[in-house]
Amino acid sequence: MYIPPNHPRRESLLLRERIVQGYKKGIVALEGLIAHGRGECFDYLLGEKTHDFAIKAIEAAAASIITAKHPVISVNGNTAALVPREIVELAEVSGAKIEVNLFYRTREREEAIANWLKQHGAEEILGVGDDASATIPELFSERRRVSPRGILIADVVLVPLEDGDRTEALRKMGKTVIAIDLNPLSRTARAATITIVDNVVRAMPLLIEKIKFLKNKPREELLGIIRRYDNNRVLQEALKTIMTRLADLSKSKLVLEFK
Ligand code: PTJ
Repeated sequence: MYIPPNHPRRESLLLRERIVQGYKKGIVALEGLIAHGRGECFDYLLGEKTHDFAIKAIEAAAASIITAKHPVISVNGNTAALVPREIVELAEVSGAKIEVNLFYRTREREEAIANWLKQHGAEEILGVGDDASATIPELFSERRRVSPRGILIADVVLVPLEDGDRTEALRKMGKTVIAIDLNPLSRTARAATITIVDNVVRAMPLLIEKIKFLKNKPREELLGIIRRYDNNRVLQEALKTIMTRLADLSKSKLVLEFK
């Protein structure tokens, strides 16, 4: 679809287009279009920018991924459609494994996502077909099926755009869960160890840069970043930011004038 270069909502429309194309390629679930819309709404409330609370979470996430023994990036349809290059680069800079893990699981979509990531330079993709032979206990959605070489043995799992159940199940298994979710009230956001309340398209490049920056720092310094991190405070700050923005806007002139 043609989007004029001067359209005031161009960036947002381009992202929508990536999701729609992802759906047409068999990567994104139909329900993924709805999930994207919910994300757009929260992004609007956040002013469509990365805030300090997200930067703090990105720093703690980078430190956790660098110090992990078995970090895994869990990929679903929306994430694959929006940030395929960044998923591959993140895996390269951090040594994390990439695993496809779908809520609306079909063999066709698993394979479409794996092929799409390979087109963007990925070498190994876990969780496709018979590779997802292990099971996460107490989880009844299709997300319970995981790779024994990936999420099952991971100590740190990055879960962009997740549904809440699996985050809780992974936490109960003792794993560090890093969520990227624009909704600070979602169960995922509240159950994760570290929640990056930001758009995945802004957060992923920042996470890659932060990992490059922190990679060679002493381990004790990285563990200090993780120890000092407070996810509850980060979620509270995200909510306060939304409230303050809305309070300020409610006092300002909202109508557009045309002369
Ligand atoms: O590909 P599948 O089958 O694994 O399905 C993926 C979706 C996303 C459809 C599935 O996990 C789902 O239904 O998720 P939910 O429960 O709708 O949650 C998605 C969360 O992601 C919501 O809290 C949205 O606000 C948030 N979100 C949507 N778009 C973005 C986002 N967060 C960050 N960046 C976005 N671009």
